[in-house]
Amino acid sequence: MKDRIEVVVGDITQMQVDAIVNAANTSLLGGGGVDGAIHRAAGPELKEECRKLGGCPTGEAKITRGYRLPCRWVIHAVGPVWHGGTQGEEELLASCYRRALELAEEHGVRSIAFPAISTGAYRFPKDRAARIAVREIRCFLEAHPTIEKVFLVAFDEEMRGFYEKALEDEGLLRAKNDRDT
Ligand code: AR6
Repeated sequence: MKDRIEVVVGDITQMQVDAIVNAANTSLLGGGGVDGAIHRAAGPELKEECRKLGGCPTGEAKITRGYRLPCRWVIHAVGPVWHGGTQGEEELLASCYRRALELAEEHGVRSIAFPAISTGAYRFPKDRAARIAVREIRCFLEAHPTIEKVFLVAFDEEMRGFYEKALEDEGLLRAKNDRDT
C-alpha cells in the first residue's frame, strides 16, 4: 500500500497519469484555481463536453476526456464549501474522493492524480482535508486492485506537509530515500 499512494508537489496539469481529478464547482463550467488551470491546459473542447453534463451536485463527480492534457480522463469532483464543519462538509468531501475513485475504476484507470479538493477557494481546513483524502483513498485501494497508483498533488510545501503527516499517521509514509528518488 505504501507504494500505491505518493505525494508530489507541482502542477496537476503536468501529471503523466491516466486520469486527473478537478476541484470543480456545481456548474462544471470552469472557474479559478486548479479548475482554471485544467481548462486552460485542456483547451476549449473540455468546456464543450462539460456543458453537456448538466452540472454536478456537491459530493459527486463526473468524467470527461482530457483533450490537450497528457491524461486521458478528467474527473470533475465537486467539493463542499467549508462553513465551519456543521453542514456535513467532511462527509461531502469524503464522498467526492469515493465517487472520483469509483468513476476511475469503471473506466479502467490505473493511475490517478488528485488536487487538494476544497482547500483553496472553498476554505476547507487543509490538515483535515489531507486526513480525509488519505483515509478514503486507502480504503478504496484496499478493496480495488485495478488502480495501481494514486498521486496526491500538493501545490505548495505546506500542503505536502499535511499529506505526509496524514500518511504517517496511517503508517503509509514511504521512507525518505524512496520519496526523494
Ligand atoms: N495543480 C495542483 N493544485 C493546484 C493547482 C494546480 N495547477 N492550482 C491550485 N491548486 P481551488 P476548491 C491547489 O481553489 O477549494 C474554482 O474556482 C490549491 O492550492 O482550486 O475546491 C472552482 O471552479 C488548493 O490547495 O479549489 C470552484 O468554484 C487546491 O488546489 C472553486 O474554485 C484547491 O483549490 C473550488 O474551490
